[in-house]
Amino acid sequence: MWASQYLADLTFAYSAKEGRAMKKQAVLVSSEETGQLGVRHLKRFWAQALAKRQGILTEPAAHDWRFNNLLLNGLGLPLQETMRHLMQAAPTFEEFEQWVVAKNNGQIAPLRIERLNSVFAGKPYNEQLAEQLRQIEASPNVLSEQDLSCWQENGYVILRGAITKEQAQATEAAVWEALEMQPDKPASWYEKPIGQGIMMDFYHHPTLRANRQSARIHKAFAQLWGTADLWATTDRTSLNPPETATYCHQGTPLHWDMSLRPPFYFGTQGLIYLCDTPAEQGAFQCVPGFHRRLESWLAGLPTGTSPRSIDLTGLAQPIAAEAGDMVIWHHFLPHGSSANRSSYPRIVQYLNMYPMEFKENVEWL
Ligand SMILES: O=C(O)CCC(=O)C(=O)O
Repeated sequence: MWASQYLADLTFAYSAKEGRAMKKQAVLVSSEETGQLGVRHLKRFWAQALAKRQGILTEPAAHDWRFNNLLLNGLGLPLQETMRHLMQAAPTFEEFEQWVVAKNNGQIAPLRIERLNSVFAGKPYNEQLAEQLRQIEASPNVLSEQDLSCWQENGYVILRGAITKEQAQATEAAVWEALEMQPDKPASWYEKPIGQGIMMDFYHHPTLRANRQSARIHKAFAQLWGTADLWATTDRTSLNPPETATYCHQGTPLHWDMSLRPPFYFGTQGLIYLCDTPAEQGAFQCVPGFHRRLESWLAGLPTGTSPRSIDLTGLAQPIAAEAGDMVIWHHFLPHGSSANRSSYPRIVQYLNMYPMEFKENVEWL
């Protein structure tokens, strides 16, 4: 599911159906209230989630959707895992803060908290943060003119060597370990579920964290967004095993992770290949160039046609690349993983970056 839609749904927006049955009230905790960690908005987020759990619908403030998004990514917290924890464990705020720290391997860099608090308080970054961003802005481009032409024309780009081969290998090894499967024992790939289809809830390994902090990846997104002031998502990993007589591809067919209702806003998505991925090895696929015609295509559909029901598979192309390369795509492109017809799984880490002003249409179509 589209993460922002999920965020709106799981936390604070209320459906018409629920709205009739549930009481709606304001959240009394302000974004300024903090606890042990000193992170603004964290207590409000926790209070909203627990209110939802009790069936109390809270009136979101205009900034809540954006703040929630930044809070989670700024603290390295995946949305689904965090919401699951809040809904299942109903922790006290102190317990929730301890859980947040534990998810960060016992410590959250003070600069991360400083950055979040600056944004939530509407204040400029301190000199150290501002200098970090200036350094990314001033660093040499990592996407060439040719890469940028590919981006303009096709709506995707391959960032070669986004992470080193060694780092890709180490991350791949961490995925195998987490799954308790062996890369050289194909039978082990099918013994138990990977997660949801090919998607794994595997987020907090040091290799995954290091990849999210890659300066090369940051620079690529900075070139595409026109600013280095970006936030990295804490996203999942996936393992797409080869099809067999009894196992069919479990990835999502071509889809969009954004609402298809106007207005449309620019957005990116991305994944890092953790092993070499030839086209037939379950590669990422997309419909190149669709970002340039999405709006006219939608406008030209016969009235009443559901755009998501139209099969565009015939237009899709697999994007092959090597271990450590990253594919970044424009979120207007229909995309998905493909069936793996090789003899080795395709393993990836998803990662995106976006600026604070990022907009999405939360009215899903
Ligand atoms: O795993 C892939 O190749 C595609 C991922 C995807 O569909 C998504 O991130 O929405």
